[in-house]
Amino acid sequence: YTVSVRMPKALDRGEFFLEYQPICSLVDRSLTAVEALVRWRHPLLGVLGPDEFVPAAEETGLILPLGRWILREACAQGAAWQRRYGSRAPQVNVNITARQARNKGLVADVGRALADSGLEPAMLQLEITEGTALGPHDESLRVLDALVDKGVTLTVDDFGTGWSNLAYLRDLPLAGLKLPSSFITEPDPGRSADEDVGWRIVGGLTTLARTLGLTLTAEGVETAEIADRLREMGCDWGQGWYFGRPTSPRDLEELLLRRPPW
Ligand code: G
Ligand code: G
Ligand code: MN
Ligand code: NA
Repeated sequence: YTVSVRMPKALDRGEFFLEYQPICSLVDRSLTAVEALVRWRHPLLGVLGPDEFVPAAEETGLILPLGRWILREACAQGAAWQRRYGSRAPQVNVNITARQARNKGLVADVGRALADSGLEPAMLQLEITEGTALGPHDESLRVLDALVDKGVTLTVDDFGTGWSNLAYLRDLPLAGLKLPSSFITEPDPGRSADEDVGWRIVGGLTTLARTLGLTLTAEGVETAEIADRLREMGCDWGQGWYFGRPTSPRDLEELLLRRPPW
């Protein structure tokens, strides 16, 4: 009885839920955004992470209704934070798969999620994974353009891990880039950033982002040392265990009232 067979029923039964991981300014460590991350409370298997069911949902097409639910849920939560915390409320990042990005209905889905929740469009940021969604698909370029016309922002997730045809940096109206945690390693106290190839790549990407006027977010910020090194290099925002694990909306609200590290 496979995971994918049960999935449509799971959506009807409300078995999916979202957690939110903090994204913080590396300069003043304030909470600037949260990434919505979907989970499935499976009645037999316990809580499943997205790696265990998003690929199947993408394959079967269930990602379209599931993605619609994720958008509505994340926008409703973001709007509630906006009403409660005003300018301190974080921007909400939602992951979009390749199949969603090729689907013209996404534009209407996003419009409806924004209108029904009352979330300001600029507070919604869509994360598009490089190499999947950003292939040579005219269709997705048109969809993503139409979304930016609505006022939402776009960021490239896992930047540098696809088969980087960097033409999309020119063709898409992007707001930001996210570096995957695989690029980020604990700084070696005996070696400067200049002596470490991994960190030199991060430095180069920092320059690229700045040149293009894009906000750069590093994932995998596990320690204060990593956060400090990234800030010195000019990276804007960080996400990772140092700032906080993916967590429930209620626990995230406690973070909204305080300053990291928590
Ligand atoms: O939460 P976790 O770190 O296990 O997430 C793993 C990956 O699953 C993320 O990098 C992200 O790309 C993907 N993912 C998480 N939540 C969602 C979601 O709501 N929609 C889509 N399409 N992908 C998600
Ligand atoms: O969208 P994306 O696939 O990038 O989602 C972020 C993923 O990275 C999630 O699966 C999350 O659990 C994971 N992650 C978040 N913070 C850290 C961290 O500090 N270190 C590592 N290794 N992984 C992290
Ligand atoms: Mn992401
Ligand atoms: Na990522």
